[in-house]
Amino acid sequence: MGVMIDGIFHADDPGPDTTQGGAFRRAASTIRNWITPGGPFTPDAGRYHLYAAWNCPWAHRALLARVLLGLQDELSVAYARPRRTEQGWVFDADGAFADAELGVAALHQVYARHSPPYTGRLTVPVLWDRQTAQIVSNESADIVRMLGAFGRGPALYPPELAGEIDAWNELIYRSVNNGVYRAGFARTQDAYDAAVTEVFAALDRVEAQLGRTAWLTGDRFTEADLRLFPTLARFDVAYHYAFKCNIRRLVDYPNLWAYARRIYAMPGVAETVRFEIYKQGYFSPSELRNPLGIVPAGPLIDWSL
Ligand SMILES: N[C@@H](CCC(=O)N[C@@H](CS)C(=O)NCC(=O)O)C(=O)O
Repeated sequence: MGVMIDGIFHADDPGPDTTQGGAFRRAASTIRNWITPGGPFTPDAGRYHLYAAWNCPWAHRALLARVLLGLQDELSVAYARPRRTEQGWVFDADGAFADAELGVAALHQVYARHSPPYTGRLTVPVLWDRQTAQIVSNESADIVRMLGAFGRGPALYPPELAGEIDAWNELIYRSVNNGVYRAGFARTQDAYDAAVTEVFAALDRVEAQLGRTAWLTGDRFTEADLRLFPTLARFDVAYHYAFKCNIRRLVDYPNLWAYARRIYAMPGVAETVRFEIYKQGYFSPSELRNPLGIVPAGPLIDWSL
């Protein structure tokens, strides 16, 4: 899928080894500027553009923050094609997978414009600043948090809940959001066993919590719920089969399943979800996981309340 070294794209370079003892390790994001009033990146309407992919759960966080904070008119988005190529994430010249901002054919062309010259993986989401022609951030957790600086919509990270949100975020990132990847990309039975056990232990904990409270931290929806949702939306159509996270399905958890559908019914959320694209993406041809790239027909799930 390629990497960038000192601003130059290398299509044939698989990048640093992300496995250790058969266990998958996610590389850290490296461009982490911040939007703040009075800072070099100010929260001005129309200043920023988001590079996303419908199937990427990290990009999904940013798409959710955008709709839940009511920033659709202020933050434009370009969606990459669901399947990466040897050029990494790519765009069409026009249509639903085109980039109306810079008109790039591949995401690496956006990273190539960044200064200082970028070295690292070429990931979505990317928050692009049209004023300075720079990348503000390629870290989804930061993008979600800094979109709050626009002062629109409900606070997703209220200070009085910060401690609780942080604790849920930590568990959910490690054991759920990234846990499914550690199960799916494991290269040994032991690494898979450990990861899949952790995924379901965490989901069991969330299920118990949702028996007590409507949302993870109590009676209001927060960033912790936002960050759990992308994994839930992909769980039964993708992770259950493609990543072998099949001890239980989402629909087998009464509280979690009702909660996931409640989030799906929130204004704007359904428009951030593309189940068919999740299947295309997660069932892309992969020598290790799905050599022929055949996309399964099911499951057919009714997400309505
Ligand atoms: N830490 C990043 C991770 C983003 C990420 O890993 N995105 C994946 C797609 S789901 C990607 O673009 N991978 C391309 C690559 O690693 O070459 C974030 O949360 O923003």
